[in-house]
Amino acid sequence: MIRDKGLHQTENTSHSREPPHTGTLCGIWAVGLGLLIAASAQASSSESQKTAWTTKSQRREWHTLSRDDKLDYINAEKCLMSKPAKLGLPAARTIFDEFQMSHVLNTKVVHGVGAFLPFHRLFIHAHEALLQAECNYTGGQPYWNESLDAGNFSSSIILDPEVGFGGNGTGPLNCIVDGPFKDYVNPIGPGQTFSDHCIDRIISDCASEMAGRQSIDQCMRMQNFSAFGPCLEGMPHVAGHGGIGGQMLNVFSSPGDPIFYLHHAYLDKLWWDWQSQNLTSRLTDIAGPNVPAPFWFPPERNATSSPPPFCNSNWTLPPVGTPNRTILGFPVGWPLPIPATLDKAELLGSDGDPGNETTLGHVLTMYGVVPNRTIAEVMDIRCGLLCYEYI
Ligand SMILES: [Cu+2]
Repeated sequence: MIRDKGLHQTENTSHSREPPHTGTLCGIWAVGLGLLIAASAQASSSESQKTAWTTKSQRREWHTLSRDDKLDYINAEKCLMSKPAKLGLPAARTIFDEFQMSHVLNTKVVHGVGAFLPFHRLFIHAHEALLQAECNYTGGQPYWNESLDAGNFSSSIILDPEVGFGGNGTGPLNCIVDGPFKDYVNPIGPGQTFSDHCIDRIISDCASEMAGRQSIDQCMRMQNFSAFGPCLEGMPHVAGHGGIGGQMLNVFSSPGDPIFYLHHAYLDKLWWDWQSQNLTSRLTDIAGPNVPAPFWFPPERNATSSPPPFCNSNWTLPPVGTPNRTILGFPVGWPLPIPATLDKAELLGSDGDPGNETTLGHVLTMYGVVPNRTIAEVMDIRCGLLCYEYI
């Protein structure tokens, strides 16, 4: 049931890699979660030190994949969409849905916070691992180099109706009407609501302009994670979500569009590129609050968002300290100064941090999709817990 990293490594320890919480999330999950997190976090710290990888996943740019490679990936994703759910998470019918539900349950503690990039790194790793373990996919998780399509998402080859993800939404519900995923009935979303619906998109070339080199270069110049993290989340991240629109623009339910995984693999690559500029310090550089600023989650986030209302090719991150910083209507950055008090009731599980400052010991809660991990375990992609490279 827990299928994390089974394919790609051999273990020289005898302990079970099955965490104790498999399949127990239904019904009593909220009560038992704290215990479960503690148990699996304990197991994971010794595990990751004692593994020997046999294969490193190669994560390649979608634009460079052959037709067959693209079809292999698409078919593997469709396979995840056809496999029955196993974890007892609310509303999820398939493994694909379980990913989306895990994200919905995490949303308020993994956006606008220090754990944003670490959580999404583990989330994309989980997606790659399950494509491989459940669906015999032999490639790595591809990524979408969005800078190639900045300002022109509507013409991207990623929207190809045959060897891509299908095009823009149409009609009153903005449903996609072509491509391999046009018939998928998604039971989760918009936001935290549950209803059967199509995969919807409202592509905005305007919003996608911010995916260009200007915003990326601006982030890459940042000297520490406390500046880099909000920059990447505020600009390249928002550009991809806003540029595709519809479900992708919903901070809770965006993994209902399979493009999500190529978007976040790309963001993960950008984070690794930044880390690689100075591994000595950046393999351990983490910062940020554990609870987002209140303005991150207004009630309207439960509805599928409209396209951003304005266009501006001269993107600049509002200065640190600006109250309620936004870009394209999206909140940007972290509350400063970080509040000394926090509302633990907002947190869905124990995060392992004693206060509101994100640390390497912070636990990333996966709701059973893969075992919970600490941020420390996902800081390096070079075959500790994670084993992949971007090419
Ligand atoms: Cu997210």
